Amino acid sequence: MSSPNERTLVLVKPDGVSRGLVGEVLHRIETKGYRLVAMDLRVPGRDLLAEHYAEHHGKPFYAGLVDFMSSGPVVAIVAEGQRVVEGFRSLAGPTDPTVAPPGTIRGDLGRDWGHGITENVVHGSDSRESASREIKIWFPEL
Ligand code: D4T
Repeated sequence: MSSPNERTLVLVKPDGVSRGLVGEVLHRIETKGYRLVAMDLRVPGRDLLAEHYAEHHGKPFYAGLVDFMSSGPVVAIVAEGQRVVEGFRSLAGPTDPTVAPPGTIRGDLGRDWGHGITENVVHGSDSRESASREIKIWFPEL
């Protein structure tokens, strides 16, 4: 179901921030027509990341994922608009940047850097329920 104030959580991950891609990601969100509701640059702590990635606890890539995500600043963004959860997932493209199609954020801006972890520039909530849970974690004041 869509609603006028549907929101999603976008993260520009440490690879995206260190490579100077924050403006490009914001540009794609804004030119698609979504509204920016909140934005914050911070180095996320391991506790926050454990909550954010609760569904991945115990998976083989979990420790590397948390190491990577806490390795430098990320930009957390809340974007709003009809069907924005689905819309941003479409802008981002599939998880693996090597095979993400050109035209998507991950396809255009990401690649495998040989670090043994998936550095794919952005995160986007995968459902309205995840978005609501994740926005409370990153922006409890909203
Ligand atoms: P996020 O959550 O970052 O938007 O990514 P996706 O929704 O596209 O992918 P995901 O939840 O399955 O994975 C979360 C995060 O873990 C990294 N990852 C994932 C990894 O390093 N190795 C893996 O094998 C998988 C599946 C990449 C994204």
